[in-house]
Amino acid sequence: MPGLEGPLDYSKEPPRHPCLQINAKEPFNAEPPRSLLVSSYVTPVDLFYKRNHGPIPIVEDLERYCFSISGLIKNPKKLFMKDIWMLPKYNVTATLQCAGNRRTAMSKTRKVKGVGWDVSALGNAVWGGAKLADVLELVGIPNLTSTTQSGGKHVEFVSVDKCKEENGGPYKASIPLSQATNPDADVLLAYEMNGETLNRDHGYPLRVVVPGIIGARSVKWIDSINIIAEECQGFFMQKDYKMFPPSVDWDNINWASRRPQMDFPVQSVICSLEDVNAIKPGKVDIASNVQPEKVEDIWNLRGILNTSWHRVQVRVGHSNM
Ligand SMILES: Nc1nc2c(c(=O)[nH]1)N[C@H]1C(S)=C(S)[C@@H](COP(=O)(O)O)O[C@H]1N2
Ligand SMILES: [Mo]
Repeated sequence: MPGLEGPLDYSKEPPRHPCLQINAKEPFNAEPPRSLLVSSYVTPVDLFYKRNHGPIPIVEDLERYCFSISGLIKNPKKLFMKDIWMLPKYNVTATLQCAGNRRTAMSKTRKVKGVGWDVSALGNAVWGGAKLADVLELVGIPNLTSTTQSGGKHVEFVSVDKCKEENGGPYKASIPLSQATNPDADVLLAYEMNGETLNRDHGYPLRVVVPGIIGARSVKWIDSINIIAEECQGFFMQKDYKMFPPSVDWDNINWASRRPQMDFPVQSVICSLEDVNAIKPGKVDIASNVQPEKVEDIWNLRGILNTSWHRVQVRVGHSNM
């Protein structure tokens, strides 16, 4: 599509915050130090983790930038930014997290493949943009559609970045059409992050944000959207990256991550090992999955979905108060 280009090399990368911990330089993969991540509820854009599989795309002319919606639909269309800006704008506070977050911890059990992330490949942002459900209505797909008349069941997002994993082709991923056309699922075509125009690293001029699922579905730098019959076959749709079960009740889900709170005086509580156990994390998700205790039990070669308890050391001191 005109107006957006995926460069072949890394000579035109954007400037980045010096505090970021760089896990891979080319493609650029970096996360904030954990103290900075937890110091604010909404993660500042320049400290938000950056997860890339190729050089950052370049917008030559925003007015010329457009993307197509085609595939198993009757009336394919080309849309420009002005078409997206015309739709109602929504702000959704949602956490984005890479499936590879805490991969280094998994590597300690046995070596895994992939960029080594510590614990900060996640962030909370206020994403501003149009609902994908509204955009799909522009091409004649009504809300709450799970199959189009021509048999389309999934929505594939295709970018322009040149990725090694795709043999030099673009990054792509898909979500079910039923999720894409459900306004309550809050899937966005976002053009803003924390009230600012999207930063180049985060998908300028337009990216997808799919709340509640691994970051890999939130495709940046949209070049085309295809309505397809089967899940997208790209590298990033491997079966380990699971989707929601179909029975999710989408209403009133809070997509943002909460900060853990410890409102009690730690020194008076932790006296023995049992007490340390008493402040275990043990989160439960909307599908009733419980956080596994040990990383060893969920080890996998790609080192993804390390949802095991994240233990932090608590130092017990004495104050003279
Ligand atoms: N086009 C494109 N979209 C992409 C990626 C990418 O490399 N290229 N990385 C994905 C992955 S794996 C994650 S975790 C998120 C990261 O988004 P962020 O860099 O804005 O934090 O973007 C996703 N979308
Ligand atoms: Mo990711």
